[in-house]
Amino acid sequence: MLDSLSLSLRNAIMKIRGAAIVDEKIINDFIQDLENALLSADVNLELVLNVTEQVREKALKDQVPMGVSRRDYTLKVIYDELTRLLGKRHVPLRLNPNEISVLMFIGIQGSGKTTSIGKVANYFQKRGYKVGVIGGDTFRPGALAQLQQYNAPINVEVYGDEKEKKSSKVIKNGLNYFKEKKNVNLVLIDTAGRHKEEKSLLKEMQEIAKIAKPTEIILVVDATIGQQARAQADAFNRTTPIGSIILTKLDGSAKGGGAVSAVAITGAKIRFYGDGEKIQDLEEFNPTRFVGSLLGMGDIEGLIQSVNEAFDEEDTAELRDAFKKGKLTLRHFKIQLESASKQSSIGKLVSKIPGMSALTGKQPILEAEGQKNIKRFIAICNSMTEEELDNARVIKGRRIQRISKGSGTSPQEVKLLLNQFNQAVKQLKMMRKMRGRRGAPPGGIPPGLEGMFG
Ligand SMILES: Nc1nc2c(ncn2[C@@H]2O[C@H](COP(=O)(O)OP(=O)(O)OP(=O)(O)O)[C@@H](O)[C@H]2O)c(=O)[nH]1
Ligand SMILES: [Mg+2]
Repeated sequence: MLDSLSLSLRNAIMKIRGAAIVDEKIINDFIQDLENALLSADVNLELVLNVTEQVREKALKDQVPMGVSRRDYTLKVIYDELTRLLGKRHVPLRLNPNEISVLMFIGIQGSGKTTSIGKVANYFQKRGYKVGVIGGDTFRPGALAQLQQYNAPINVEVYGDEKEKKSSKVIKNGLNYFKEKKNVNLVLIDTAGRHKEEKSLLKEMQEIAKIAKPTEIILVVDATIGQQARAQADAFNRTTPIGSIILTKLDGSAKGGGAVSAVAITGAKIRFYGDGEKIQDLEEFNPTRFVGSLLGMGDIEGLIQSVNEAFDEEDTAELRDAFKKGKLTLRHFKIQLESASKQSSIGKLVSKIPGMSALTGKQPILEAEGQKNIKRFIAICNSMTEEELDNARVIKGRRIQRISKGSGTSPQEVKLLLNQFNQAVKQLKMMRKMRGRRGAPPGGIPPGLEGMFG
């Protein structure tokens, strides 16, 4: 996958790994290599400059946490910035196996729709789905035969009608056919790729979508077009709220990096990528894993984790300090929420800090609901000004309105957060008083923040 980009990035990184000390010269050399590598992969110039600037800034100027080398920190920065370039989000396709899901594939001529359908059928069949395919391409002679041939080895049934020239009819009949054969819970629809540009393609897509009522529409984009993929992804992303993207031909394409970054910048979801002509050549797109394999750093995850933990340690120290002084601000509160969300177990962090379990509830809360609440609370904190984070008392009336708007939450939720925070402050005061009296940490304080986490 992206062989030439991968090779040049790996070579550049080797220099950092092999250097006796990581100084300004090494980093500048690396940045030069990085720029060349990304530009040769057809990544947009502006994006390249943005990435290299960030790497330069952070690698040279950031304060590195204790116990972490500048080298490891630099590698983490590179990794983070490339991940940001190639798409932050990993959005797996979640289908309800108890319903019939319909995925409709569209894309311009030769982009890889028909091939991708076979790959996706294979992918979901392996995960226990019963898949049916509809040959909705009535335009190109031989399209149905190609679809059948590709799906035959995996025993996925293909519905088609060579005599029917109206694709809408074939799709309608195909859906009925599979719906009556009750055991199918995933239907994939192939469409014609007679379009050479996105405008007419999107128009036809809307017409077919009316009939097929798809769960999701998947735009298939040929990655060999490099950064030109942006126009397609952008138009599609704007008009199709239920859309996602498959990038094909990432194997051996010199411009693949340009295509991935161009799609990522539009905010469109890349679900899968194709990296070969065979039916198995489909991968779920996960930016972190993608960058990891691009850089060929099998040990990168361990490295990132230890750098992150060093940061956590610093955060923890700050919290401990706040506790000692009895001065808890929303800023500390936010650090705590972030740690809880990062570690997916509040218990892990809580166990490090005396008295903190009283704030988060005694039980580590792992449920998805709790995590969602934490994310919302973090969003609320992120919409606060520096002043507000340092002094929660100023947050009233109009400010609550503004914060809830900015964070996409309700004023009630903002108030809930403030309530929980105030309770935590009260408890902290009480704890300090008791500790002062008895000289020992108190036990059995009612958990104040239990309600926060779901
Ligand atoms: N190397 C490589 N080739 C691919 C990949 N995906 C598709 N192809 C090839 O691209 C060509 C076009 O693929 P199709 O699946 O027929 O494309 P399509 O969008 O259905 O084409 P039309 O129906 O004509 O619009 C075929 O030769 C495929 O083998 C991929 O991930 N890697
Ligand atoms: Mg086709």
